[in-house]
Amino acid sequence: MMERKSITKKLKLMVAAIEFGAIRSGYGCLTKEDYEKKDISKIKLPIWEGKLSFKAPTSVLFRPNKIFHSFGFDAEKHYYENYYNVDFKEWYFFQHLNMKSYIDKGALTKNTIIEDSMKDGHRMKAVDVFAAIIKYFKDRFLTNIYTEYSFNNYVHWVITVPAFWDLKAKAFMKVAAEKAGISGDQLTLISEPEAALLCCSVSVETTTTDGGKAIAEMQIGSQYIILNSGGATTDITVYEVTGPKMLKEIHQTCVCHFGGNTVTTEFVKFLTTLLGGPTVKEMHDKHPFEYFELMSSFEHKKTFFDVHKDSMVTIRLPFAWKEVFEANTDETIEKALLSSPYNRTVYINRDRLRISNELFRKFFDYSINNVLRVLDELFRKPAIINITALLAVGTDFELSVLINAIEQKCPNLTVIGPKDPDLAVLKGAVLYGFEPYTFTKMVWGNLEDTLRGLGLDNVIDLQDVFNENYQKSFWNRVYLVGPCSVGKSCLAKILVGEPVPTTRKSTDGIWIYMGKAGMNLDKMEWVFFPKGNAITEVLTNMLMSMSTYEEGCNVDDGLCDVPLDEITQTNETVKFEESTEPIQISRKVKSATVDDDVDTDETSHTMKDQQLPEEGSSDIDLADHIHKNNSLKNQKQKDTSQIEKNKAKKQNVKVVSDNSECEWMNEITSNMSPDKIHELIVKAVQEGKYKQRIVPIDIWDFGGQKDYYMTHQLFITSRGIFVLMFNGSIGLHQHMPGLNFLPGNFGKPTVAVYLLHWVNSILTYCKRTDDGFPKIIFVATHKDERWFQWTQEARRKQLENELQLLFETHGGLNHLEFKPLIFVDATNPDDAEIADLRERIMQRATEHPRWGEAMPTRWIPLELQLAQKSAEGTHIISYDQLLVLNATNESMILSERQLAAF
Ligand SMILES: Nc1nc2c(ncn2[C@@H]2O[C@H](COP(=O)(O)OP(=O)(O)OP(=O)(O)O)[C@@H](O)[C@H]2O)c(=O)[nH]1
Ligand SMILES: [Mg+2]
Repeated sequence: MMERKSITKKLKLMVAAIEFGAIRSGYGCLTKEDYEKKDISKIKLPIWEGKLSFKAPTSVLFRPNKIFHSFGFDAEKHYYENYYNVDFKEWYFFQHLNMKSYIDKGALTKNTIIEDSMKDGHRMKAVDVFAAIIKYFKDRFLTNIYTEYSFNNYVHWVITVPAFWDLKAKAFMKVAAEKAGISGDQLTLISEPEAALLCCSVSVETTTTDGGKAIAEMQIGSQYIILNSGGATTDITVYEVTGPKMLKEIHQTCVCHFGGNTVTTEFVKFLTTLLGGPTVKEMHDKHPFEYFELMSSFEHKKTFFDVHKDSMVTIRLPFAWKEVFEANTDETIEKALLSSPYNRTVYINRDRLRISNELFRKFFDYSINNVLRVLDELFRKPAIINITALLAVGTDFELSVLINAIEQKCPNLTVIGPKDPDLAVLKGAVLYGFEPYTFTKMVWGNLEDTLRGLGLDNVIDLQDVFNENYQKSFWNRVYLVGPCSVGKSCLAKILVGEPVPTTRKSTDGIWIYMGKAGMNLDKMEWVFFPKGNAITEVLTNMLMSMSTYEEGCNVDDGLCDVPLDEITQTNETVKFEESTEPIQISRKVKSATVDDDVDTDETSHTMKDQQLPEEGSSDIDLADHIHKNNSLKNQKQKDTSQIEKNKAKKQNVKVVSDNSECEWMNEITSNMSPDKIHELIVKAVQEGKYKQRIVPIDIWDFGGQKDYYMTHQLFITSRGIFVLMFNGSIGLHQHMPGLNFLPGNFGKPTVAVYLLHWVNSILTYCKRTDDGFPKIIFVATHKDERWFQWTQEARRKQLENELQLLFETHGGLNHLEFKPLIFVDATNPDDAEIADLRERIMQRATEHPRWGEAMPTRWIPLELQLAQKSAEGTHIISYDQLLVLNATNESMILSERQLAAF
């Protein structure tokens, strides 16, 4: 959905704009008369007293009782100069206002409280802090500059906001302005890159770095990358000129945390290496004035640093630094310098710290390298690949260093730098007050913001992730396995919060319960979804996974900067509308359509059961096994690409499946196209589902009868937790005539034989890890049997000992959990040990090595198809049908190995 956002304003006699930066802010104004002369050099920008600067630090000081005291240089000066003689305990001092973290949390509202910069953090409402600053600008403007316009009505105000500000944050700014006496109809907000582009589009001053053409005449169809290097962040946005005074954002802003403050951070690191951590800390904590003096001197040099000069950079080093250093080390700085790594690049003479240009340039490396990396990533995107012009503006450090690096890295890119890059945003904002410009951009309701919360830039990225990327998988699968009639189905019902069946019905194949239970990660609680919607669950899991996918990555990377715990602070609860029936997978259906080599294979395969595979054996064997068992013999296709191979497989499956089955498959898969799935995902994003902290748990209830054992092997994967159940009221070695002989086992069937068989099967078909995964949790049932002769505790001990004897020499002992043994009445939902089991399952799930693992998003279609089936009611799926389902996914087809792992 594309929506046009047109902003037209009534012309005013005067426009005043405020550029509200995290680190530095300023304001400027232009009369209508001057605007009509098309002379933007007439924009008036006040010079901040004695500083030769058009901007002031975004620092504000409040007296006790939150009464405004001063702003900018005045605020910093008053605070630091009086630090030793005024008690600031009751004051509020905000030095710089970086609100990014609040916006990421979706927490910037009129009630947001922020902490000031003092050591013990005083708290104020953010809106009051912002309102005080806006009011200060407004009063200063009205009294000092244009008293004749003091009739506020003639002035239209424009305030800039960072590109990453969401709608909530913009509403917040409007409230702050209103509090400062600027009413809604007098105010327009503009995002920084839009303002910068506007400035450059009309500014005759704008020239390229090679002294060439201006972009004042922007051709329709031309596209520009706008790089706005600020104090806290560097934002990169891409626009296309779509008509006269019409711009379209074609790539949403990448917000990178590599602004000018990272250069300062590098300088502090340098000081720490040079003078030692204790000295720097002591200066910061006990001598803030001298600390601030040094930093201010550095900031000044940073702003005017010229990469091409060969000389040294001189910074004033207040004497207190030397004194503290000498007190801490019993050495003079000058002497210590001789043995430091900076021996030849740094000189200290009295209160002069001199740093070689080359070393000073290195302070910019971190910021520049990261910006180059982000640009590099951007240029890989199809929409950007052909763009040849980059417009660089900046509000913090001298852009020449960055521009120089970009030009070297991208020689084909024309880098355009306006004359005063520091003022482009502010001037553009002033012009915007007059210009009836139209910005066209993608508007997806809140989708835009939520996508950013997922670390994505736009919907195209979402599609990219969906097609090629990986998601962090938190899917939690519990396999209930064991001999027949031990209570697996009863326990499954209890685990998903359904009534226990009163009549016995042996499970035919495998029953999968999806979207019925989950775990609340915050409370580590097992939750039921009485009206489950498995489709929603699949999507939720995917979105949640995406929102946490980069959790561990560098937080400085603006493309992936939203940790899970920051974006998921919500009380939203899961809403489900449809009821979900379990899916049933049955081998019986298959037997009608598949050739007869199953038994042969089954026997040969289960012969393996008596010995454990080599450590590290994986699901690959299973894939081969599936291949054989399902007659997918398309040898000719072997050398073709994977997709062709799978297409061939699809045809093969069609041959072995009967027509009605194919029709049925078509029916259920026809509306699960990538587009449809994409649409569902977009819907789920819009509904904020990814914010849920509930991980779905699906329960796979395996039929215990021998006929299904072949099927089971196909569905066992290391992706789950195994609950191995047996009837605890029966002796482990007692002959059980009711149990079938197991293939490959020639002794009489006993519980012990079955337990061994399951342990071996699981460990054969799952990839094993050193820390004992897959875990197999033993659960004994029937603790309530009336004829029970033992006390429960004695019986538990006895079973534990027997299990110990049975498995003590087994190679997979570290996978088995039977001490303490969970002993339950599988028909009693209130059994406390079933609650223990739930807890154990949740615990193991989070410890599982595959918890949070990167899974290809290619899984999603298949999971959705299963989920869709589940939502439609009970169906029976054979393995062939699963293959057909998968084969219909065309572009997202899974390889056999992937399918096996699924
Ligand atoms: N008294 C008692 N009866 C149980 C217990 N667990 C299961 N049952 C009964 O045993 C019978 C079989 O239970 P199911 O849950 O169907 O067993 P299952 O393991 O799913 O069996 P298959 O599907 O054939 O593999 C049912 O009649 C249950 O009521 C238990 O702990 N105590
Ligand atoms: Mg059952």
